[in-house]
Amino acid sequence: MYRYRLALRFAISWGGRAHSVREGALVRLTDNDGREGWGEIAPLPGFSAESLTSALASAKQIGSQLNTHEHLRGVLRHPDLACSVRSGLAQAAWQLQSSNSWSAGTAVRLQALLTGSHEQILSQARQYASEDVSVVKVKVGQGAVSDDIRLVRKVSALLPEARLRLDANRSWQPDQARRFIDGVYDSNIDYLEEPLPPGADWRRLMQQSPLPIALDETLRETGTDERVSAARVYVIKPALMGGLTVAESFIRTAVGTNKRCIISSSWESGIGMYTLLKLASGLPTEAHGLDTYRLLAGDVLRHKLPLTPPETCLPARLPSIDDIDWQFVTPA
Ligand code: OSB
Ligand code: MG
Repeated sequence: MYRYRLALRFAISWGGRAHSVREGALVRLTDNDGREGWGEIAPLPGFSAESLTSALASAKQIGSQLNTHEHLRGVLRHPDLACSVRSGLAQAAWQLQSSNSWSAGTAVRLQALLTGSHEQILSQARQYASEDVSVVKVKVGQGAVSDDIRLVRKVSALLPEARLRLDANRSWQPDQARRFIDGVYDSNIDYLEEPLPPGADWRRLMQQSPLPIALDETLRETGTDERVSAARVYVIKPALMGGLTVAESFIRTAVGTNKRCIISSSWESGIGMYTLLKLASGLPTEAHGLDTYRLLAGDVLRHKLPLTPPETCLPARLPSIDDIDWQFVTPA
């Protein structure tokens, strides 16, 4: 087990608080044939139920008893395991067994995240207009609805060929969401993500919205089946869902019922990005939301992955201990 600590390029808000560093843990599994597999265990403050301290303690306890693949498979099925721990251990187990089946070079389309003040967002939009970036994501819902409408219309005018994804992170009441949709629906919008808080009356909005509604947080809650089946787009965050296999089965069901699936990061380091890249490479028609990685100032990998929108490809091989940058990683 290892711990990492990475600075963000600038302070960024998520889960209701500003953050300037990302902390997490890495797990390395080895076997008798000298193979290794890496996983990331990094609860996201504001989104995860567990803390890094408790996740690390639980992973260490499991690690101290681990011996066979069968044993690990049993551990991963345990219902009380925290999502981040399940996710990290499953990732390491997958890598341990997959060095020969990694599809190096497969293309992955990437969305660009526009962040900061409205001025900064517009300046990034101007820059992307000259770089062929065709899918961008903008956070809305933090200020007045009229300001959001103005911002989105300006971004849309700067990027007329792009598709805009708008994430409100559950900030609006239904009447605010309706006003927003009325103000932007005739622009080049790909979808509107999580407009409403948990208790709100979602039916009319989701059934009548001219914009497709995407769900993210709601997918990870219980008792939301009806709302989840009414949504047309799913934003999949494997680390918060419980990892690769949970995400894979979710995607299979979704794609089988004609839903779109977008793979999305939750501030993983380079190690965690391998799971996201693998899942994203299986959904080649979509641009995926992995842009949080670019906003980390450093990385646990000595050579930062080239995840620059509009497109990247799977790295030549899975990571090994020689790839780790010990400047930011310490044994735990
Ligand atoms: O609300 O989608 C979110 C990152 C961490 C936690 C929550 C969210 C996000 C993102 C992912 O916005 C970034 C992206 O999709 O590019
Ligand atoms: Mg979201």
